[in-house]
Amino acid sequence: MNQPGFSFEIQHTDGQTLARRGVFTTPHGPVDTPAFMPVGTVATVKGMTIDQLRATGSQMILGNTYHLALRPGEEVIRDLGGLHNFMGWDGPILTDSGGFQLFSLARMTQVTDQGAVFRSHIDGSQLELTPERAIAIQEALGSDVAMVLDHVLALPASREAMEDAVERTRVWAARCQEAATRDDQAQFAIVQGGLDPELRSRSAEGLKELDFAGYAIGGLSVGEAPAEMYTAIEATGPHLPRHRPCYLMGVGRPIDLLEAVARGVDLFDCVMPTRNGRNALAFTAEGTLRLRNLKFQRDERPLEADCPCPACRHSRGYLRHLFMAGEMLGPILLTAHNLTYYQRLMAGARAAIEVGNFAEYRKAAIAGWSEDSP
Ligand code: PRF
Ligand code: ZN
Repeated sequence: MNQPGFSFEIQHTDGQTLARRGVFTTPHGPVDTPAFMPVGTVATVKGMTIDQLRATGSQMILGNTYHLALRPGEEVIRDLGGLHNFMGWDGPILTDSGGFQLFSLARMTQVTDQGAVFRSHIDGSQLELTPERAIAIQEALGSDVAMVLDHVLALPASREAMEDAVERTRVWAARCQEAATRDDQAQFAIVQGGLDPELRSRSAEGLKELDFAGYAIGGLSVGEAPAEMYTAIEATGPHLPRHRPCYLMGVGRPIDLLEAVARGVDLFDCVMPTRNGRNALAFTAEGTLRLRNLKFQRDERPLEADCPCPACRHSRGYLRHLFMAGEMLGPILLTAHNLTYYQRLMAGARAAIEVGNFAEYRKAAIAGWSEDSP
């Protein structure tokens, strides 16, 4: 599917790995890939003003259908000019469909071929999410990229349950495509299939036939070992169209991003930099720092000497003090730092791919992470 206002151009490929450097263009502007999307679940990246968010180097952000449909309701957002206008972010936005939130947050009472019936995590009311409804909500929000509704299973699941979920995810993806009425919104399909390479390839091949603007790898980072996740990515990639962006959902640690980029992934989202930042965990080129640790009390150094973020104008000792005193500036500064760290990691990956030495970049970055890992 080629829609006006959308394109994906691959500018460089890496000689030794499957990494590629590209530009994904949307009606709200371009995204340099590989890219990391901060999570703005309820129309805010927690603690960040729009100017602060932009200053981290973020180009595209993620919002959540499930949360926004419950509160304030997609019609309120539509009446206030759509999600971009509502939250004041004029760059690209991708919205997740709710498939994963049903699995992780809501008490899912029942999944049928029709859709999912569930109880709200806010007030317990019973609601139904169908593929058609997931798209209607995302069209009301007006995101640039809408994710199809998928069926995510908790692992381990029986082979039969996995096969059903893969087939249901394919049928639901086709229904989402049928339900689309806006040509300024692209849809990405989501590959499921757990850790089974045969189911992963079946899921990817079935979705590829439908010709989506992009493809996501879902159902990973749900408790499996990192090596199992990398193997599942390797099993999926060869069955996806290489000229479309590939998005690994809900991943992950810095090392996971680099390992996935090496396997051909272009887009990521994860709560890790923001959620950990609110909880006093800083990401740095030397590893993670637990800022509440007494060893930082008189530490005069910034988190990273070469980081341009507002946290790095202060000492580690000051940042620790903010957390110990329960001051709101602590979470704000550390969120800004962690997002800046993730964006610089991706910018470095893009630069390395451009000159054909991504493999060395990955190796050097991993070797640098000597301290605690998250
Ligand atoms: N499906 C959807 N959203 C997601 C996932 C998924 O499988 C994941 C898996 N890590 C994160 N977010 N729709
Ligand atoms: Zn910083």
